[in-house]
Amino acid sequence: MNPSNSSRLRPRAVRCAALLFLVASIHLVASGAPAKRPNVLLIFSDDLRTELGCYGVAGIKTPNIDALARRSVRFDRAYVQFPLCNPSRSSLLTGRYPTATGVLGNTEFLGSRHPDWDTLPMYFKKHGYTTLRTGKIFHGGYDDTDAWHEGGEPRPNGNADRQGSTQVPGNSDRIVVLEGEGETHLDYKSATRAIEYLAKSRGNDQPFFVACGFSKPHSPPTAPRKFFDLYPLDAVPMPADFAAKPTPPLGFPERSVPARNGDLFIGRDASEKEAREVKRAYWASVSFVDAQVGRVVAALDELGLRENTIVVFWGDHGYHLGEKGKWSKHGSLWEVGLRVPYLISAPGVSANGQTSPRIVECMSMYPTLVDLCGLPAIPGQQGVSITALLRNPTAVWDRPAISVSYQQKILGRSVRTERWHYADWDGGREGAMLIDSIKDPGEHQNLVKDPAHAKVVAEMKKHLERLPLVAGAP
Ligand SMILES: [Ca+2]
Repeated sequence: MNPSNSSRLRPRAVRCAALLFLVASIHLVASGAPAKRPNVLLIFSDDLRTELGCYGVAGIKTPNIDALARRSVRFDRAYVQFPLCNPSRSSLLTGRYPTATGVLGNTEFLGSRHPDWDTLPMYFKKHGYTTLRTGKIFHGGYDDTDAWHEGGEPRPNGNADRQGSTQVPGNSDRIVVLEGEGETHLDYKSATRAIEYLAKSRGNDQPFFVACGFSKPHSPPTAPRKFFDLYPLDAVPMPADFAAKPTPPLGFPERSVPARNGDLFIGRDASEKEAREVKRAYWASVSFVDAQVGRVVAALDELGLRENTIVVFWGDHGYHLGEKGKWSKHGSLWEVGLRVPYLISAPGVSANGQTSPRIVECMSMYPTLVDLCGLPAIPGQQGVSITALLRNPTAVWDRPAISVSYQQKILGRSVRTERWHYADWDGGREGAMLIDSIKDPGEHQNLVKDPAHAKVVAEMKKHLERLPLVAGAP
């Protein structure tokens, strides 16, 4: 284009820009959209099942998370897409099923497989948010370093290759007792850093995206002494189907309960006495996390940020505490392996204090935040926004939750609707199970071979057709 053409076009371009601005301004006024997008505060907890007062567990002390739930919509039946840290978080942070991410274990960084995908914090960074991280958001040692203005973990190979750094997890069933308030522990420090992030973000022109990930109650169970003292040993309940070692219930596939525990009682039987001590330590550890959540949320209030900040609280997968003799999560497609706490408080949108009984997938978090913040939707995600359920927690919602597991190169698949829970391994060649979630919430009776339920089984398998094939598989 020569200069004269350019100068002839410029006034028209200016007119177009002015018109677009006018249209956008009218739209903003008409929709009542705020001038500044809402802030986002994510709080994650590692290996936290729905062992919380707000989820109806009697005896456990979680006053701060319970208070947060009263100011949020509490999703009562929220399911992760994989019962293990890295695959679950990779799914959540991309809004895609684990078979689409291809991340099915703890030893692969998402960014290495999909350097072209924007992870949740990266997308918010690209759209003008100041992104600040503290603690475990991606899997321990892995991080999308480029996605954070501050708090990204350094990587041995630099940032350009998006390889992630590595760290050997130190799992153990020893119990760790801290002194004082636990000030020396990483989780206490993570909360302190989150509070610092909030304080320095107040008054900024840019909205913030603060992600605070606590590493507890992941093994080893860890808490200050004062939280152990909350729980007399005989007050800690044990499940009805407690067993000394992993034990599939009668009539269920062997694969439904992997033979070896991955976190606690690794390679050894659990006595009931020791099991009770470990569960008490888990409860103490949950109360420790609760105290840190309380510190961060109190800072949000004290800084006057609550009214323009979306708060999300989430556990990265479920956890067995002796149910079916299992003391871990990996490989569990059971209710206790997949169901997690999921709270969302969106000022001006969410029906705070209400509970949604609807079935939701946790990979909904990314598209929901995008939706709530008015950012452009992302093509290719399987996760869908649940904003409609934030507005009306009992709205009609017929989308089932799908999850997968992967052990010994066998893919397990789970789907649940409001009534039914179906799972199979290797497409059914390694067994399958069907449970009536209403009549049998503890999951003790396998109906999959009952001819009277053949039609239900067929319907559940039909839902699983929505699951993408494993990325990279032939
Ligand atoms: Ca975890």
